[in-house]
Order: sequence, then structure tokens, then C-alpha cells
Amino acid sequence: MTVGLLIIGDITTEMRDRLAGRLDLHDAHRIDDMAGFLGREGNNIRYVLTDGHYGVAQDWMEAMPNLALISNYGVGYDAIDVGLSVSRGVLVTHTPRVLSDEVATTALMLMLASYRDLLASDAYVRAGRWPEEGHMKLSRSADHRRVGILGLGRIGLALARKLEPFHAEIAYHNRAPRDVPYQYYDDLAEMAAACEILFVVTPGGDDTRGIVDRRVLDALGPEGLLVNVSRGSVVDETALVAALQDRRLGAAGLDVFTNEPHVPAALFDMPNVILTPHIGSATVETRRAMGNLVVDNLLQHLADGRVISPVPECVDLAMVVDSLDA
Ligand code: 8YV
Repeated sequence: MTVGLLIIGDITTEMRDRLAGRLDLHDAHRIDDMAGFLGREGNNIRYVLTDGHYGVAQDWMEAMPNLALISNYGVGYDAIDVGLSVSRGVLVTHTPRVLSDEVATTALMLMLASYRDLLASDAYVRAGRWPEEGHMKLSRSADHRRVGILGLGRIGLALARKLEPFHAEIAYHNRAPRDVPYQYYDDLAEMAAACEILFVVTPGGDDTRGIVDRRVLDALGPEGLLVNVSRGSVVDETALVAALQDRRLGAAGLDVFTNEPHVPAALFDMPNVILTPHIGSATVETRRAMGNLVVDNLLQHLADGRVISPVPECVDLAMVVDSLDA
């Protein structure tokens, strides 16, 4: 009998073409009565494909007793209960590395657009104001800035490298220092006070929930810029909106929000805020690479029980393909 794969969310045609014929595909969004479906088919589902937004509901997991692997489309897997998965021997894989540069570029783009008033400049030309009013007011230089990176992981490092040509003075906050030529702060608010731009690139989840709070935002201050391309949950969104309203925080470039796709309406009228709809990794090239890695993990496991990119919590549980023969 063919092995079942439950697909939660949309996948590309390329991904579907690679999976079809190898696995029995079931699209969750096409199933009206999920409880009924899982009652009938739950035993046959060995694989789940999901993404960082949907995760897998606990009651669905419980109704799939032979589940072996959850392949997550995205590097962030905070929507998946990894503790529950590990306790049940279910592997979780994700898509690190292939998206680091893209997400770092998105963060850099938000910084450049904010400092150089990109959106206002574009609107100025389109509104026909240039011939009428002449030159726009000057923007601020994005060069030689003091930046703080919250989360110097793969994406944080890619971002630091992209910031070097802008002569940035780079600091970072992690749980522990790394062997890098950047200044380490063990206190986030202290780093925020010392920098002009705070980049949030740390993973979401319970460990980082709300760590960018009022104290950190106030330390960043009225000249400071907050850029978040990680998860909305890392920033206390109510405190963020209030800090921007009260001018205690200078500006923000936000790609992620607490309750996506809903964005606090108070942000819509703020000219010092740039809003993008979670596009950190959203390019044709990077999404293709992510899709391939998601499918590779599934097909590898189907072939020989190994996986390519397990989440750190599952490394001990998994047989991992050596990068040399991957
Ligand atoms: C994607 C992401 O938006 O990788 C992540 O953690 O947030 C993004 O790259 C998402 O997982 C795909 O829907």
C-alpha cells in the first residue's frame, strides 16, 4: 500500500510533481471533515508536510499513530510542538541554509528603504510633487551605522556579512558569545541602547516570546530603527505600537507580525514604518530551493529512513545524511 502524506497549506506544482506517484497525497485544505478522514486514513499517514505558519494540530498528530516525519517548509518551526513530536519518536525537518541570504537581504532592504526614505521618494515622484516642489528633504545615510543583531545564527551571520560593505559597526546578542569579530552583549537592552538599528533575526517560540519589550524599545530610542524579519512573537507588538505612537522609537521595518495576516491598523498611517507581508524568503529562487529540500527530506526518509536537515531537537533521534553524500 502507498504511504500517505498529509499536506497542510499550499505547495508548488514542482513539489507536487516530485511527490506524486511516490506517496499518496492528501491535501488538508480539501478535506471538509478532518476528524472523519483521520479516523479512516490516520493509520496510513506516515508523513506530514507543513509550514512555519500552520504547524500540525495536536489532535491531528494523535490521530496519526504511524507518523514518522514532519517536513517543515521554512526554517522556523515554532508552530510545531517539537516536544510532543520527539516524545512520540516523530522526526521534524526544516529548511535552514537555503534561505539565510534571502532573509538577510530582506532585513537589509528594510533598513536601506527606511534610512533613505525609499517609499516616500517613490510617492513624491508619483504624486507629481517633484516639478512643483523641487527636491525632497534629505534622508539619512545608511552607511557607518551602529547595528545590533538579535540572534547571530545562520541568518544573523549572513546579515552581518551583508552589512560589512556598509561599514556597519556590528554588535550581537545571543545566549552565548560566538567566535566572530563582532561585539557581544549578554544584555539585549544594553545592546539596544548602544546601537541605532536593532535587527531581530532570532527564532520564534517560547524562549524568545516578547523579549523585545518596552525596555528594549526605549533603549533603542527616538532615533532608533527596529527591523523584524523573524517572528512577530519576539516583539511585544502592543509596546511597539505605543513606542512608535509616543515617538519613543524612531522607526520600524516590519516583515512579521503577531497575528498574521492581520497587522495593527495603527501602523498603517505611520510614515516612519515600512510594512511587508512576511516576504523574508519569498523569491522564486529561494522558495524553489526550500521546496526541493522539503521534498528531499521526505523522499530520503522514504528511501532509507534517513533525513537531510533535522531540527536541532531531533538530531539524536535521526539518521542524518552525511553532507558529503547528500
Ligand atoms: C516562510 C519563514 O514564510 O522560514 C521561515 O521560518 O518564516 C518563511 O521563510 C514560511 O515558512 C513559508 O510559508
